[in-house]
Amino acid sequence: MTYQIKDVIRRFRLEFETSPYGNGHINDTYVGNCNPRYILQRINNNVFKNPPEVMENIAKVCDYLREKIAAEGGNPDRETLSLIRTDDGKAYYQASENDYFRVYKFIEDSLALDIPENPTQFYNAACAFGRFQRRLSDFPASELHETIKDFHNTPKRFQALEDAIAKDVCSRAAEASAEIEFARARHGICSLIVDGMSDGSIPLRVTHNDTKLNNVLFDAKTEAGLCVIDLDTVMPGSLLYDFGDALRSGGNTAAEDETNLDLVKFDLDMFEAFTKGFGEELADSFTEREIELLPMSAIIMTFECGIRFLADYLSGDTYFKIHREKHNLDRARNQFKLVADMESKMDEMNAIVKKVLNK
Ligand code: ADP
Ligand code: GN1
Ligand code: MG
Repeated sequence: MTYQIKDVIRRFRLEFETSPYGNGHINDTYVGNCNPRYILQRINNNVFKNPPEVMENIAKVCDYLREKIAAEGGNPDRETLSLIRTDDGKAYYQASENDYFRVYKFIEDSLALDIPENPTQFYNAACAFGRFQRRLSDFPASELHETIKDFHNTPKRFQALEDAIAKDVCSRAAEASAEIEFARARHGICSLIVDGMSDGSIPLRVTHNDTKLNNVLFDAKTEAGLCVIDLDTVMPGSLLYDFGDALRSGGNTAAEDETNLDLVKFDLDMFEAFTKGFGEELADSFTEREIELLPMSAIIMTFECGIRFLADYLSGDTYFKIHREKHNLDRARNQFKLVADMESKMDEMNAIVKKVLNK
């Protein structure tokens, strides 16, 4: 490291001690121990190849949201992220070739959850993610950089898994043969969303693309969904990415890396709660094909995340942060168990969509 953290912080005209913070898999997140508090993040530039473009997107989206929130009578300081600029007016500071930092105001009196404690909380998260997408519905999508190419292109994710199996750089494929077989048996579902986007039945929208539960902050007192965070992947995409990925995370009765797979089940009450909240914000704009694929999107996004974890395990854990040996394999097994349980509950999911959306 060719720089001192305190010098980085000074470039934002601040001074504080830091402690590691949060449960994100991608960036290095620290809280500034001061009053008011701040979040300092080192952007993962192995994942995000062009941090200045990521920050251009985030700055534009935050400015846009601030105006929308104010116009709706909300509080922009709590309902969207506030970037602190550097002493030369930038949204980030580059400390060395591979070290890019940013600072946000810490959103106080808020909660981040890894698993919802009850359907009401998850309904509140759905309203927040739905509202986020609604507020960005007239954002000029062409102004956004694609921060990770083909991020939710499931067929390409499948091909990346096949490539990792073929290379098998760590000789781990034999150990994961059951998971590889599980993935290959589901190759057919990969193209459902991208096909709909190509034929126009699924519109391109500005989407968040990483709607896991701990990417929304709740108001600590009311538990209302307060602020959608982790804006690195805001890009043009499908509404089904955000819907499906949220169910992948909040619909799981266990943590994403739980190794006792008997505890991993898909919770239909959570599915109903999320469909209701997301629908209240966005149903007016749902297309027929989007509605039809809501249940399937939960399966596709869970499957996609599972194959990403598996490919990362086979490639030597170069993408997701891991905290123990075989962590990515455990995560993949967990996601595949959830896929299997979702598959057995398709009829119930379809009935819930009909009931909740009246369609
Ligand atoms: P990653 O991309 O690694 O997931 P996130 O941007 O999601 O990083 O941040 C990690 C965690 O830090 C979040 O889940 C949340 O708990 C916390 N966090 C991030 N930004 C803020 C903020 N402005 N105020 C309060 N907590 C935050
Ligand atoms: C990562 O950044 P974080 O931890 O909120 C990942 C998501 C995965 C998720 C799985 C940029 O999300 O795509 O679904 O882990 N983010 C990126 O937990 O790859
Ligand atoms: Mg996150």
